[in-house]
Amino acid sequence: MKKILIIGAVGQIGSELTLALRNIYGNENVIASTRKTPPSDKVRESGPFEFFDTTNKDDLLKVCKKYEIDAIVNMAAILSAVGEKYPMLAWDVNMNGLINVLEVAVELKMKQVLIPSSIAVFGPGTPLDCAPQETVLKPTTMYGVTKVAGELLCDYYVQRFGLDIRGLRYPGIISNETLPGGGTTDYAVAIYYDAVKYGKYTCFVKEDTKLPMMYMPDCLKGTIDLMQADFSKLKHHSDFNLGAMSFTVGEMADSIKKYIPDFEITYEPDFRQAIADSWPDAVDDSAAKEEWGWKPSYDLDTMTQDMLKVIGEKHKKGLI
Ligand code: VAH
Repeated sequence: MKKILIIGAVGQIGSELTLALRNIYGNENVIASTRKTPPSDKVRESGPFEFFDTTNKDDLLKVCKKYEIDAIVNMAAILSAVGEKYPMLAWDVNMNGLINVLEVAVELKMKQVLIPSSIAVFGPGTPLDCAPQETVLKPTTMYGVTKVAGELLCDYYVQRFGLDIRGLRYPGIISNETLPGGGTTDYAVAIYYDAVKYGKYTCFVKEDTKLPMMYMPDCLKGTIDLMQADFSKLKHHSDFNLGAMSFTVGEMADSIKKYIPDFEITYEPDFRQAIADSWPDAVDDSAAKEEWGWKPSYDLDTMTQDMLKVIGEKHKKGLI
């Protein structure tokens, strides 16, 4: 891979993945892009940036030819909560955007495509204590439907066109650079910001809601490790389960109280509770461990300590 295009480079994962890939491949070799939201200063000032809409294939093709792109990372997506408000928008962005990426990658004979999936592929019929790598995939959200369809489409393009496609079923991702937007797991980020700013948080899911979660440094490590894995050794392609830790909201609150003893949490479940309840508590990621050596580093307490430190420093500087 010499010239990587990141689509969705202003999102929670895309913004940090852009900087991580620029550190590895060189600033000028990682082209960041999004539809219209302005990028962060760090992304804008560190390398090339383009505005275009992935649902417009001609615009995508033009950018890929302009920079001689040979790999695409497509992080553009409408997530679970917003996807339930606007299901056809989620289908358009998540599926028509994906089809354009795959078609352009075949047309330009690209070396690699990375397409994220999610634990949102799981639903009723999936063993909810620990979702196996191979299991029933009957999601109850449009976002989940697009992720199952996306995994199937990617595997078709691997076997039909010989495209090198890789993908991960991300758990909830927790970070302190770019706020997430429109997801069900967003509470796991907001709880830290509100704990630092207000000493309290009102959570939109119940205390005993337990989901697979991951700290951003592990998310970046897993994504880049998979991008750099030997494709010939992979038995799976676009659908690797990726696990790190699982915890309830109550356990998160207890972890925060170790550093902010007076922290208070209340619970006001909304429509996102049903989405969270349809997802598994944990995932079996033995395929990722066996096929490309996946190994997470962070647990709940080491993540909490780092999150509160970084967010606390931002708060002191008046940045949040
Ligand atoms: C969401 N953060 O909540 C995303 C994610 C695991 C869920 O895909 O929709």
